[in-house]
Amino acid sequence: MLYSKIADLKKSVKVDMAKRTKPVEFYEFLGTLKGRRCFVAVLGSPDPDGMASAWAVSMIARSLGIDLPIFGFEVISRPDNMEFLRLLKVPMTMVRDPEILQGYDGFIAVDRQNPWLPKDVKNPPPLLGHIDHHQKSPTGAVFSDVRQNVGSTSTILTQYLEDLKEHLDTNADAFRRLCTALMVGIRTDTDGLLRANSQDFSAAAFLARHTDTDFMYGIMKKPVGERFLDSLRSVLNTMKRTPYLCVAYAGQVAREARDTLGQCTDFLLHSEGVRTVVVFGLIDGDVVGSMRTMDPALDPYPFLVSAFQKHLSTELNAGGRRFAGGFQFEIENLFDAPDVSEEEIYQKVFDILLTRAHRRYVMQKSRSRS
Ligand SMILES: [Mn+2]
Repeated sequence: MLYSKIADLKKSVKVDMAKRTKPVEFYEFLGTLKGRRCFVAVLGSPDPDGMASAWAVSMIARSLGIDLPIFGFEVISRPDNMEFLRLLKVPMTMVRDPEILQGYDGFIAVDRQNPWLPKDVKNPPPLLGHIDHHQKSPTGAVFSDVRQNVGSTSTILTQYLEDLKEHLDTNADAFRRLCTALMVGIRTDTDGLLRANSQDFSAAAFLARHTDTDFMYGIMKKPVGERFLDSLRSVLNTMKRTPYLCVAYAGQVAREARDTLGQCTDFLLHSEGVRTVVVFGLIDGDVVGSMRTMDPALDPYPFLVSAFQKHLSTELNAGGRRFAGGFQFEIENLFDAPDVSEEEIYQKVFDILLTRAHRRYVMQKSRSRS
């Protein structure tokens, strides 16, 4: 009896080992970058999960003697994310002139469903690696680890750190700051661990040994900024609540205040009776939106694509993971007429979203009846 139990245990350990070859595969992949000029890209508005993950990639590469700079492409506007960057001294360089990317042989993208460099980068280097927890899409990357069954990309990178720790200086101050960053990444992407699963908790347990709690507190409890309050004012004035969707317009939002859309979405999700929220605004001629849901049966990415795509003349730029999604398109792709008022724009977006959500609601009702 006991013997068979031990045999079973050994078997399960073996299976476990086989499952966890990804970090080793990643380490070997990084080794092939030696002698080439590459970088890690934080695409979209840099958030803790993206920045922490990129930093982890860069630090693992450093242990192989490979220099992988971290490049960010959009300005950070959330006060807590700025505090994150400043307190933890994240070694990220903001790319203001895309010319500096000339001469690079390739890049690794983290925490991003559409892992492509911004359009103004001429002759973009190829995508070599892709690590993410959004919906999987074909990218052609040499190394790819994209899993929707974890709450954050930081979870995946923490698994790598744990497996590769013998190669890293875990006593260094930078390692401690990195672990704190990853912990914030896991927490912000799992609604403060409320949506964390066992993999996220295991990762957090490893990080806890190396985390600086004072820093964590300073970042997570940072008060919201004036810009958030500006967007929120418009959101509260325009919001429409139906039993199936709450949608609101945040007004004309400055590019540097883009993150306030996500903050407003989070805020509304905590109001009574609301399960799914979309908040959008106008940023330099684009409609940009953020979606959150508490409904585990609602997959944000297909929802957004099926809502918008048929109304647009070009492909919708959207992405999604469990419980969250985002989208962006140019106003002129939605309207034939050149002169449309701000009100016409947001009313049409309201209509599109509410119609789609209503159709889903009706379908669900009829399914539960049958
Ligand atoms: Mn993420």
